[in-house]
Amino acid sequence: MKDLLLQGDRRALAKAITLVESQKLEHQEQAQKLISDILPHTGNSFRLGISGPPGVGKSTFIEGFGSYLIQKQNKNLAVLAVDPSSPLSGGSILADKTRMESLSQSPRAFIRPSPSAGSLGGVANKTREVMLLCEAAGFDFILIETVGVGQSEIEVSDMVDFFLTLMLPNAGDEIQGIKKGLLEVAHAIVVNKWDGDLKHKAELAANQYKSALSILHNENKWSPPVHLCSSLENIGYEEIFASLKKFETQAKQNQDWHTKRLSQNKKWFEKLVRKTFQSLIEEKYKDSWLELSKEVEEQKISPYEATRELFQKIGL
Ligand SMILES: Nc1nc2c(ncn2[C@@H]2O[C@H](COP(=O)(O)OP(=O)(O)OP(=O)(O)O)[C@@H](O)[C@H]2O)c(=O)[nH]1
Ligand SMILES: [Mg+2]
Repeated sequence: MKDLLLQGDRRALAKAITLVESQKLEHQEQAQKLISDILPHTGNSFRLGISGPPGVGKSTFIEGFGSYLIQKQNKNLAVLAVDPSSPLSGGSILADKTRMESLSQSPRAFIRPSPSAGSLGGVANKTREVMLLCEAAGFDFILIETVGVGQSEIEVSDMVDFFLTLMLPNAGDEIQGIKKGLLEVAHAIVVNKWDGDLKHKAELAANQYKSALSILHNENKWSPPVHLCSSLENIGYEEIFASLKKFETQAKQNQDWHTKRLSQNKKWFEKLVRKTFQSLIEEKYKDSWLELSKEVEEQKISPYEATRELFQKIGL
């Protein structure tokens, strides 16, 4: 499988992804070996996270900007999703495949439908591994879509080089509220729907974001630009791409690119240890785990006592 994968064989890639996402123990062992084998062949792509509130146009943007990358910049790309369930459409990237019509027909794009919507913490958490498989298969641009409504943007920003936040043409109170987290991790803001009746509003919003960002990011080396774009009319992609290139050049010059990836590796390891440890407890010490959880729930013992008891049982 490894050789075919490295040659860019689509079926081998799809199979490898299924293996990596499998919950079966024997598959997980094979998957881990595969990941270790392909690791030396990874790291050559531009990893781009794309987030934004529900309905902002993420899928439409990926279709348009993705096609631009293929046609005008001669790239090939993989599209992945974290937290595919969306409060608006209730759909997933699977349904998006119809929205990403030209991308899904392009031989130079690989769209990975997420296995099951709403399985945060479960299957969807293999995005990093899937990204590495896509890199090994030769894709030079990886686009990771996530709905910006929770922790998912933090998870994604921990695995990408550049985090792009799409915003609606009505900034206003959004800046004060829940979207602030999104602004803080963003390397660029793109106000989408810069067309028709919304054109003027989009420009006003862009100006508001510019002043908001100048407060948030005054000490950073990279000051996130604010762009305008219409994913319906395919306008604004050149400026966005220019920002990606500028960021890459700058980050590679001052070593930030490499340093960030190293620290992301470390975070990946730490997260893996925590996850493995937790599933070890939940599986191998299931009875004690359940019993103690219940006692804590019924306020028979404190969470501290329960933790101590559990660790004593494990022998730690
Ligand atoms: N006017 C205008 N409408 C757009 C633009 N981009 C997307 N839309 C519309 O906005 C709606 C939502 O677009 P999607 O691409 O599904 O948005 P999304 O962010 O992927 O939505 P979720 O996946 O549900 O979070 C659709 O009706 C699109 O046609 C744009 O640039 N201009
Ligand atoms: Mg979408």
